[in-house]
Amino acid sequence: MHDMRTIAEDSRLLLKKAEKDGIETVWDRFEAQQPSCGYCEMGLSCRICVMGPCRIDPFGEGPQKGVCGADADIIVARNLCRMIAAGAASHSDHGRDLVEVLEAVSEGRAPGYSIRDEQKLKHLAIEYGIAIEGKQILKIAGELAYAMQEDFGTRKKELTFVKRAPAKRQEIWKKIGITPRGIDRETSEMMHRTHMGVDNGWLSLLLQGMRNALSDGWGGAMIASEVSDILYGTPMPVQTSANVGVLKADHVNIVVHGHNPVVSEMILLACQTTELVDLAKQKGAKGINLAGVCCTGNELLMRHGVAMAGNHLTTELVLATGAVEMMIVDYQCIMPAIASVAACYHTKMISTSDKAHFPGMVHREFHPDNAKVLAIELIKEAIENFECRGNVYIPTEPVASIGGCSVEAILKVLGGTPTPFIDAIKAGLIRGAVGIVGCNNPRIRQDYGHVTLTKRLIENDILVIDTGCVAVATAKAGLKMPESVKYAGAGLAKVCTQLGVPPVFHIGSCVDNVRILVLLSALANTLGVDISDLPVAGAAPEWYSEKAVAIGVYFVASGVYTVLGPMPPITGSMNVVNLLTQGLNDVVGATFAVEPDPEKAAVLIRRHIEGKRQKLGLDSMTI
Ligand code: SF4
Ligand code: MSK
Repeated sequence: MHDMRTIAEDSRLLLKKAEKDGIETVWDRFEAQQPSCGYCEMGLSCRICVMGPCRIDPFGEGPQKGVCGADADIIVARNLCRMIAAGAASHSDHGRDLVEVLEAVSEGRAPGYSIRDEQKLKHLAIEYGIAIEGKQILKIAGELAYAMQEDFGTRKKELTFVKRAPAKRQEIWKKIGITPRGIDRETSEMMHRTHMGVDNGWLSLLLQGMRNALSDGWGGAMIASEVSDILYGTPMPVQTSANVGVLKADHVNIVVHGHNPVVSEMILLACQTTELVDLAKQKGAKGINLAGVCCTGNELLMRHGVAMAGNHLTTELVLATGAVEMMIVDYQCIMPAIASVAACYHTKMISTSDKAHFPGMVHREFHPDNAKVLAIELIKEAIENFECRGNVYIPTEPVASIGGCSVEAILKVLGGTPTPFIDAIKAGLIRGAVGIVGCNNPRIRQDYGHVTLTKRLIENDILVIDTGCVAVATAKAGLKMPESVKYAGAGLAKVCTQLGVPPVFHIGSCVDNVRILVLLSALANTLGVDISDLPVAGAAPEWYSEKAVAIGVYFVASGVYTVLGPMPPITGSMNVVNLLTQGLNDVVGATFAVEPDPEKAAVLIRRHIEGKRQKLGLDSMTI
């Protein structure tokens, strides 16, 4: 049974342990929910107002309209648009938190935080039209924070980072009226339009859905990624390791979980202080071992090589090792059940964000002014907890991996310009590139979609760039070392070997999907074409979250053909399905496809890439 739940060896063994310990996991709860509601799966149920809830009968025998008169098209479109709004709001609010830390640093209110990448700060300030000549770094930081906060409001006609997109892409957005104006504005307007009795055009709703997603990709998430680089450093290639084996039986183990590096960066600093390391030794441990799960882990991995204990579906199982003294969470993707797993062991669970409270956790709120002191207090408490440990079960050895492939790092490897990569594409050594992103989902065998799709693509000379939980899956599978070229086709292997890089690049966390947009813009601008002309694609083989919906929509609205694993809840409206899978080609030059089988998804993507190569006049093959 456990083999059907996951392909990851650590998860499989820990599932057995969890069963023995009487622990309920996400898979058990998923099974208890079956069969899931067919109306909801098709997007045909509506609870937007209290004249309802309503549902539309997909067989045409029951009601075809809700109490207000909304039909299947309206209900499906509204539901999807509200998912986009929630996803965009999540990334963008994360971005806002970072801008507030930047502001606090500029005002001297954030002890422990600093400006680590002054060059990027200056570069961004210029992009925002700020004069930097003769100004102190902290003054520039304050002015940039202010200018970025303006992007969240409604005072502009378009977001600052829209200018980063190729001119042809900007023209498309202008022509169809989806240029994002304000980050908060687009989400707010999306929620307004989906209130009962406002926008009842399924097409106009979905166009605003795209504008809302673009306000995330070219707005809130892009700000989150860039400001993280300014505050914590722009990632450069770094050696790390992955799977639950990164926990150490003889160390105090602390795991960070969530997304925002504001907390986890301070935890890392505290773990490195000599006083606390000595205290850990006094308590009988060999030291302090910090590991990550999910995207706050990816943030630390990218910048400092902090090891990764697991991805989304491993988060509960990590605790079943009995080896974790403390798990510290911020927000997003943290299952509310997780503290009940911790309660079976000695693990202390700490929540840290004013926005994210969880049953069974102790709430210790982080703010820029208290973060440094609070981080030290928490690590002390984790060390004290070491003596409460019971039996420990760490069933696997960690797998070596390379992280830190920011756009800046990739360009550096290429000699400062994308031209060598373009030359390899033109020569056919590399057929194209694919960004594989997103989560785990118990509907799909854990990591099967990610690892299978990645292997099929690289063996066919397609470079893979990944983020989020995919990045952890492929690291665990051993696909992220220079010697992993043994899994690649001859052309890709040749290029990677020459450059000394793996065939799969870890480009970051969920908000770092915007690095893919920046990279694609650089490629398109160098070639003088639009993003939609490039031999590239996106994929989300195991997505679950509303954030993934926003990401998928901003990929497609930016011109990237994107293949989803799980079907989104849209099959109740063929108008919506047809628009997203076909009609959008005429609107934004890209569409979605849905293919849960990664073997077939690989074929779809390879066909798409070869089609784009042919249109660019490059050699192409029939697949
Ligand atoms: Fe029903 Fe319309 Fe209210 Fe939705 S908005 S719950 S369809 S009455
Ligand atoms: S953590 S959004 S499960 S990628 Fe970013 Fe993983 Fe998806 Fe969360």
